[in-house]
Amino acid sequence: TPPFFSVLQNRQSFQICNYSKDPNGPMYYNGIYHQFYQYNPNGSLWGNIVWGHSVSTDLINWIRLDPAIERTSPSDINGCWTGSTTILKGRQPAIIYTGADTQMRQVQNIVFPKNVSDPYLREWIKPDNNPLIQPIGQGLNSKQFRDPTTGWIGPDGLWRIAVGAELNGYSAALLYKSEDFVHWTRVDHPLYSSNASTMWECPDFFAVLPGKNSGLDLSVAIPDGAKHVLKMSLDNCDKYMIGVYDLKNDAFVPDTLLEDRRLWSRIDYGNYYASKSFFDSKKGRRIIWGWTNETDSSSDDVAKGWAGIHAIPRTIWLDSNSKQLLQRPVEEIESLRREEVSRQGLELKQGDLSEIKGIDTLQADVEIDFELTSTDSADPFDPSWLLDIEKHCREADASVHGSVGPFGLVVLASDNMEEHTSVHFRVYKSQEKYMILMCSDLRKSSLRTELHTPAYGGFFELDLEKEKTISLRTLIDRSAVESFGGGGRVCIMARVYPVALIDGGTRMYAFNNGTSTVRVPRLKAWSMRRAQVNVKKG
Ligand code: DQQ
Repeated sequence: TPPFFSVLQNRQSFQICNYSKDPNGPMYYNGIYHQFYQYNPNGSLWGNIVWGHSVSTDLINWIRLDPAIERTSPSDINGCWTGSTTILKGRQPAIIYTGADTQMRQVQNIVFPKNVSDPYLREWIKPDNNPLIQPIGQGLNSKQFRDPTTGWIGPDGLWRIAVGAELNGYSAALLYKSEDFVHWTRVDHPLYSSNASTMWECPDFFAVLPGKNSGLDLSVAIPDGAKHVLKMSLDNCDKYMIGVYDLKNDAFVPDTLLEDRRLWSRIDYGNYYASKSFFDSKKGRRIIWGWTNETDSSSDDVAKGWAGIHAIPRTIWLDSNSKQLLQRPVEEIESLRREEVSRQGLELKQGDLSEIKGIDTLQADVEIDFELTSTDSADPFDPSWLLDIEKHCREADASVHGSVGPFGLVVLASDNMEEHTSVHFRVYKSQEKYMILMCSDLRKSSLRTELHTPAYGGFFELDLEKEKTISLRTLIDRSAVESFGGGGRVCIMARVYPVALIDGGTRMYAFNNGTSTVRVPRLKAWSMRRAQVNVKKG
């Protein structure tokens, strides 16, 4: 690998040689975490898709195994696409996934482990009755019918799964029912459908309890007061709705219906797609995993010999007012922390740029709290910004003075600042509440051309009368900058390719460009060790 490409190689994120994308069927089973993924065993561009398979005991260090599902039967000969794992009664795991068949129709297939006493579940068997579900029925587009969810049991004791589909031009999560998880019938109505968009890929359906960061297992009784979340992948991002699962009508009912899908909430406002969650029975939490693709060119991917990583697995839960999901990197990532630097009592006045020294700036974990000294002067919020937050981030750039903000971090900066990525906030006042903008601006991230370098952004509400502090957590992993703002209210995953990585000479700063002073009561940063990710074949 040419030297520049080898420095880009991530050290703590999930990555493998060749091309990988969607996380598939994650599960915790008999003491082992399994991660499957869309994988091209033959090269670093999309194609020949099979299910790659890796295992871990801590979600951070991974052992790579042989692919679990390969293109060996007529019902998946053109690709073993996305799907999910369900742990059936009797603790038998099963995977239902989409196959592209001999006619390129999308069908749903099942596989079971050959030997459940193999701790790694290396081999998976395809029974003869595949495909289990065919794209049959009026209005169903056989080329837009894929990505089955994990199963759950309804009040009638029957299993259910949802499959993403285009139905009569609508986007739908189609609902299927089964007694034995093998014979499926389509329910006459979808779990949920909408005319507001194109087909939803990778639907995910799960239950959450307001204000509780413990997760719920969909296949056991869901407690009163629980809400349900429907996540769908579309428009290059993962969006979600919070609502209730109406058991009588067997349908998902969102709490709020927004016609304009630009306003739908997102799991992540950056480069993050095809996520899938699972209930981790080891720690009683729900974990979500997303794919983040390369934003350099395909010839770069060929030169690197790999493309596509997974963001650090995140714990995901519902805030106490049931308005939005919150996320943070799983606590296991902290096992990679080594040298720590800590600053107290830092005050950032307008124009201040304070260097954070003493850690490896290429591979770091940073936690920083910004305390606002005055919010009265905050600039007014314009709701039209919500329709195109990236445009607003480009205009309200880190160098543009505001009243309260921009303040935040500058990471992966070259000595002369020609290259840098900034992750920052601005505070706006909107009638009775405050709206906080979080941006991850990649426009100056690299001197290289042919890169996709947007200014990502998301907004969250904060009750600044009660909470005067805005937190930021950023994980830097060479070409990955993953940020969690406002206690995980807005998450932004980004990919960057700075030339300054070559000599390792990048710098990191905290800054404020707003007229109002910002205090930093807490700043901690760590260098991170390298994880053992898919280095050897089991
Ligand atoms: N990737 C898979 C599909 C899915 C898409 C194919 C999302 O099953 O819809 O590789 O990235």
